[in-house]
Amino acid sequence: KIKALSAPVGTTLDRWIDLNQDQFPYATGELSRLLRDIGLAAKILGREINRAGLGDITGMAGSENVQGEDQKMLDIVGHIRFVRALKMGGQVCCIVSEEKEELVLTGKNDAKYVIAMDPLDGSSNIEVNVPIGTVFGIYRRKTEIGTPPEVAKDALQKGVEQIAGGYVLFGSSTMLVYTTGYGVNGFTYDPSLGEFYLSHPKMRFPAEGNIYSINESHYFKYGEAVQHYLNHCKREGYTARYIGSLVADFHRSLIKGGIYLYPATPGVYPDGKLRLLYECNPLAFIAEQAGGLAYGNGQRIMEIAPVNMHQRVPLIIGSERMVEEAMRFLK
Ligand code: P6P
Repeated sequence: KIKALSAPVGTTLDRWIDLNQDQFPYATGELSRLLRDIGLAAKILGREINRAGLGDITGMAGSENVQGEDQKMLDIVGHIRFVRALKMGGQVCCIVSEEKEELVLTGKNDAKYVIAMDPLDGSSNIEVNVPIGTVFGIYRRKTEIGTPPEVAKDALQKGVEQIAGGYVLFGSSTMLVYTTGYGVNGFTYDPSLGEFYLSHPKMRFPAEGNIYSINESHYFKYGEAVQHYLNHCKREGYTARYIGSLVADFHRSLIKGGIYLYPATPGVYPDGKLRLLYECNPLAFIAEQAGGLAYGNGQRIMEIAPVNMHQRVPLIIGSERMVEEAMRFLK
């Protein structure tokens, strides 16, 4: 495997993609263009998110904004922005989106790639100004180039088939973090220049780090194994942090070291809450590339064979030490 070229901090995303162009054996520039399309959509969506509090987009769908347009929830805006950028970019034949029950066909049947995405996860956090995020996984299509894509073959692929996985975190700063299988790199957006700059090269989970992140309000609903693990965390004196926004909770785990769990929660989310294709698989790819682990239902998340596009799975993800320790309780 070609090692990711190291580039100086401050390299722009565009330059970085060019530098690492030859990593993509399968692509003749298409994946590079697709990554650029994602960067563009992130910039556009970030601008709308940062203005959301100004009343032109927040609020429930159905009301009118100052332009007299139908007001939309930001997650629908996120879906529209990403689908538009991806259709314009022409690199994907179809899109699995959290916002659409059906597979979104782009009409570009000669495109090589499939993208599974949650355009704006945690959008309920917008009104309380908590960070939110976009999550995406990119796959090669399995059906013939030139034919219409098919859900079973193109959308329902295991996480191990991903050729890229990433997220955009709209937080105190906007960051794009992604992997193409050669390590994880983080780019921070400078809105005054409209550029993403390499700020976090070769991201790895710190070996030490003891932050556990779970919604403990469900404690009495969890199975005994989860309860025993949580009691262990308290006895060990671990730190508890839970933002309630997946990308923010994951990003903190990656930077500070830690574990995020959304287990099967009987009576609430019996199969877990998070979606396999466009939340768990992309983050699992990043976690493993950063020296961490990601499990669900006792197996490696990326080995789970999807049965439907929006299926939920339990998620235990984070640093190797903490996930292995948790799996001793939760196997
Ligand atoms: P709970 C947000 O709605 C979300 O999908 C993730 O971003 C977040 O991690 C999770 O749900 C929070 O769920 O049940 O703890 O509110």
